[in-house]
Amino acid sequence: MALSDHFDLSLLLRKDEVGLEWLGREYTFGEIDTRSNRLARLLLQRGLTSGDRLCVYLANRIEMIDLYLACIKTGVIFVPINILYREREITHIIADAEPKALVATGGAWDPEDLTRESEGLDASRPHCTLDGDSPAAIVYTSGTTGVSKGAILTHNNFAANAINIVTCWQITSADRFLLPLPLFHVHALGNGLHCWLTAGCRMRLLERFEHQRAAAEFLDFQPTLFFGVPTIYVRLLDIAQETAKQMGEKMRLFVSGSAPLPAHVLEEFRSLYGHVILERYGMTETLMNMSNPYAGERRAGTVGLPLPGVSARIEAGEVYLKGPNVFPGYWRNPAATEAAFSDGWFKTGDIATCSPDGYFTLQGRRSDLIISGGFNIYPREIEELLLEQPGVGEVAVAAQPDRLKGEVPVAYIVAKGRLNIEQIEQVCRSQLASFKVPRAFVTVDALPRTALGKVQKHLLPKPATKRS
Ligand code: MLC
Ligand code: AMP
Repeated sequence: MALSDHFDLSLLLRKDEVGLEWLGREYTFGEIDTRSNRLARLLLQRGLTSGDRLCVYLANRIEMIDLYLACIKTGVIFVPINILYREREITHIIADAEPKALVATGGAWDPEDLTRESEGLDASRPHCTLDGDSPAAIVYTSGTTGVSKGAILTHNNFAANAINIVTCWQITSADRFLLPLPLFHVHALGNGLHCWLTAGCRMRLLERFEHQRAAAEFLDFQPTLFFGVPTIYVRLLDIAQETAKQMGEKMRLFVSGSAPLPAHVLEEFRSLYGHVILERYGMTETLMNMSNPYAGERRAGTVGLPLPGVSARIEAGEVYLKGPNVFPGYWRNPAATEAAFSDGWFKTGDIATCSPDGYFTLQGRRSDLIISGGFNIYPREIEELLLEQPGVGEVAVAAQPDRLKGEVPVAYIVAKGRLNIEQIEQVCRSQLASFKVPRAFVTVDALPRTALGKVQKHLLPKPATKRS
């Protein structure tokens, strides 16, 4: 079944119910359906056909939802780009995905212009037959080789994921769902948007999470369901006891994922809000894999148990996965796809242990991936940019623990001439997403290396700590 048939449970059967709140306006599921039908017709009119890619470089907004639905209604492959990415990062994705067009605010395909133009078009859904193995999206992950790879996610991947978590977390049309996460990543796209349209609940979409406005948003909307990353939960610990208690009153379920949730945050959150955060584990390539149980024990520091239909095993410390949620491969990259699988099992790169009663605990990564505020950073990408700068001889970028962001990147540089750190930092700011800009630049005489020449990042000196 294609996703649009699946979403008809809400788009058609609940067409008169309010489905979305965006910027203070309410939209029924019927309106969401017709907006995207019209936009689908516009995409076809502008020459896109099934299998073409459409890159979308937008922060959260209703047009992002319209565009996703228009894509799945026409077979066009949706390629979201992190809005924090800068030219260098965007150029790579566009060269790799070869889209027919790029939607960006103020660009040739501006989202508001598209909506305006589509308003005059036929509101009925265009005909399109797709099977479940058709790609619905290509989502770029930070690449271990310095450039990002496009993970192909099929209609079946998204459907399996949504049905699983709607069932496991008992999400129903009675829920009120507050979504602050960016739709350009799978946490909000694969879980948030798909669960919302599967369950047919009311969703208030925020442009982004702003900690100064969080309490007001909760008290006004009175959600029952909330998805966040650990940085958001750390921010929520700053809210006064009485307000936090009120915010927790109508809530049914707080979910955390995308980075480790420190056990003390779970504990402090429980005493402040009266809720035990449910932690789960997912990846761009696999959508959701594991979750703490909704009904059973939510064990701090663990990511719970494999979801129904997901097989997990630990091979030399690493989590291997199989299931209907696992992607078929990387876009136009058979070598990377082959390297990612072993006998049909996806090699996650995550190191874990499993308790006798089946709870998995993630303990680290095979690669030196840094996760900052729930955004992934591969040091290699920053190292390559730094090596292009005058005076930089050798470089290593490593994670430094951070109370709010979990981890932040720090650059260690061996000079081969005169170094202008201010200028280097400026280059990073202009060419990298802000979360990738090293928090500190430390000059060292030499990088600690193994006999084989591999940098031993754990032996790098700790920089003086700065506030986040
Ligand atoms: C942050 N910024 C955004 C943004 N999030 N801009 C637009 N849209 C967003 N969603 C910008 C800010 O404007 C600012 O820009 C800079 O980033 C730093 O923001 P901050 O104010 O310091 O951030 P903070 O209040 O600490 O909160 C950050 C955050 C954000 C937690 C809200 O990091 C976030 O939304 N993270 C979620 C990432 C996510 O969804 N990951 C899922 C990956 S999928 P400037 O220019 O002023 O610096 C995955 C698989 C899975 O991992 O599901 O498990
Ligand atoms: P991404 O490539 O953005 O999809 O990020 C996926 C990675 O995020 C996983 O491989 C994990 O390393 C990490 N991750 C996701 N959820 C959790 C979690 N609950 N705890 C720790 N790490 C997580």
